[in-house]
Amino acid sequence: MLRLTFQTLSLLTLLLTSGLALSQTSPSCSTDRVVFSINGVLTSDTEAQQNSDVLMERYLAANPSETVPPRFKVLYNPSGKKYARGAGGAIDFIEVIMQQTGLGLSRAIRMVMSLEPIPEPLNTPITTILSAVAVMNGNPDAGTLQRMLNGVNADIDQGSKVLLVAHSQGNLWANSILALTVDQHRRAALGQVGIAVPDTRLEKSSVSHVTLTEDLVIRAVPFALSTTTSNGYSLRDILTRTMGHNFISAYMDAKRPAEKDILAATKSSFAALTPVPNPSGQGPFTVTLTWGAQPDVDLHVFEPNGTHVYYARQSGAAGYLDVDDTTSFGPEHYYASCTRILTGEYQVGVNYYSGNGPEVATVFIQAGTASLSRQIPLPVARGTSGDNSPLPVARVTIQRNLTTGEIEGAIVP
Ligand SMILES: [Ca+2]
Repeated sequence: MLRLTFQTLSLLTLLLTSGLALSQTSPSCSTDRVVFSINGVLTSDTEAQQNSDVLMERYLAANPSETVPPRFKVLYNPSGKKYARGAGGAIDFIEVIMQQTGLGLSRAIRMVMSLEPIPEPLNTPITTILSAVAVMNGNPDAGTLQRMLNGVNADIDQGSKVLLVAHSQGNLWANSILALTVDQHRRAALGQVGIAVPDTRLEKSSVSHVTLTEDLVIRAVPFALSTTTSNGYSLRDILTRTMGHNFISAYMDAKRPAEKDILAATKSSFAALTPVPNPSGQGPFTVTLTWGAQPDVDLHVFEPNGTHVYYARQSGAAGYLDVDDTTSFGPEHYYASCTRILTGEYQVGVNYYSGNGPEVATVFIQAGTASLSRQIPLPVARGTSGDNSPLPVARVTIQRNLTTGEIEGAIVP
């Protein structure tokens, strides 16, 4: 309550003292932390939000001295949603097994708990269901995965460290997100905490994971990661916590070891992460090049000390080119570094490297609070002969305001 009151007062003070200036805040190089919760199978969107809310409440309570706590968000895993009814997924999971096998409730539970051997012909359908639920969308559907990646990358590219706290099948999505994050800068900013992991692996070797010895759902998955923590549950405890698997009632049981382990892993995992060196949008100086369907247009930046940054020299003295797209559309970015940016004049250009007809380059420049968007007609591809004389887009002068320390930019087309 004290924290909320303090933050509310601070915000109010900020609003009163800065007024309209809030909407014109100049770009900065500040960074922060984001925790994305990814739910397991058979979870409604309401439950997924509750999982994130509980994680946030417990984290804030456990770390009252953090002046800038992480932001908590949800990446909703919709797989199995049709079975979820808001009462906790594992009961529905048992019902699916009962429907598929004709078993009564008590025998279905006993077999899933390995208290009773599963006879053929039931063994195959039960293990098939267990495996199917665990790896359902083991290749998560591309649309949902892309949506998740976009959300994660948006925060990473703005300079945040991002931690995926995944429960149960949500770890398969987290693994896919990590596997698809091949950019080394983004990868260094991205981590994972695995909870109840129904998989043999985690994508990063340094990932923390917590799985209850009493989690009967994970125990029934033959290829799951080993268990790490006991909450000391009785059989009655286990059954009332939807087989020891539910995120809130089993794993976030207040004052039990699993909750402490999860909160500690969430806090400590950020220490191993490094934000991207040149956040876009809020970095000091960023150039973005896009174009059409022709294969290859290249971004060129000449830095104040003469360093020519382009596809053949992607690291400059003051910044870097993130990628050389050679198949169409872009984007290619030049990001000036928050710490190494040079004052002086930068020359921005483009070269139409390869293609079979006229093309148009769109270049967006953001420097301090100044910005410019230009379209540059590209009549004919010039190959390497254009590398040293790219078509000029703009001259950008970077200065540092000696009163505020902020970067200021002036852009001349
Ligand atoms: Ca290119």
